[in-house]
Amino acid sequence: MTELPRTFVLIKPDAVRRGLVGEVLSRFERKGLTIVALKQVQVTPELADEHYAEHVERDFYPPLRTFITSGPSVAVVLAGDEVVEAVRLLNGATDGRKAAPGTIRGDLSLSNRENLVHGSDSAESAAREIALWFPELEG
Ligand code: RTP
Ligand code: MG
Repeated sequence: MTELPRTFVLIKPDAVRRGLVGEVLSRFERKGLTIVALKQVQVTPELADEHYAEHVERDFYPPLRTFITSGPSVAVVLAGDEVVEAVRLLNGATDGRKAAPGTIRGDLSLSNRENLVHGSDSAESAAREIALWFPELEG
């Protein structure tokens, strides 16, 4: 039997500060996704730069780095059928002000930066990010 695909989720510092970790995890669990790994992480500037390698030269990156290192986050690996796409749909559009109601960002965020949750954008990104955040996980 082939293993279910996996994705990487980061529950960002705004969600931890607002007491929304359970709410966010609950939405993934109720969808039918499986938690493979989970840990609280204080993101360092170096880890932020590696995670957001595609954005480090962008104007919006310095404040994003300040935000993502501003307090503890919760790093999660989820598994399930079409999990990369499923998580992106549940998260909603990047900007919480424009994200559709029913999505995590659409229901709970009014910000383009403090948007509660990250989800890998492809299977390739998921593999890279899981290796970066969970080097202790095998394959
Ligand atoms: P994420 O990576 O956090 O899941 O979000 P995403 O795929 O929906 O958005 P992405 O384009 O990867 O951007 C990563 C994070 O950078 C911040 N951002 N700010 N123009 C801006 O000011 C801007 N664009 C992106 C957001 O916090 C976004 O989550
Ligand atoms: Mg992204």
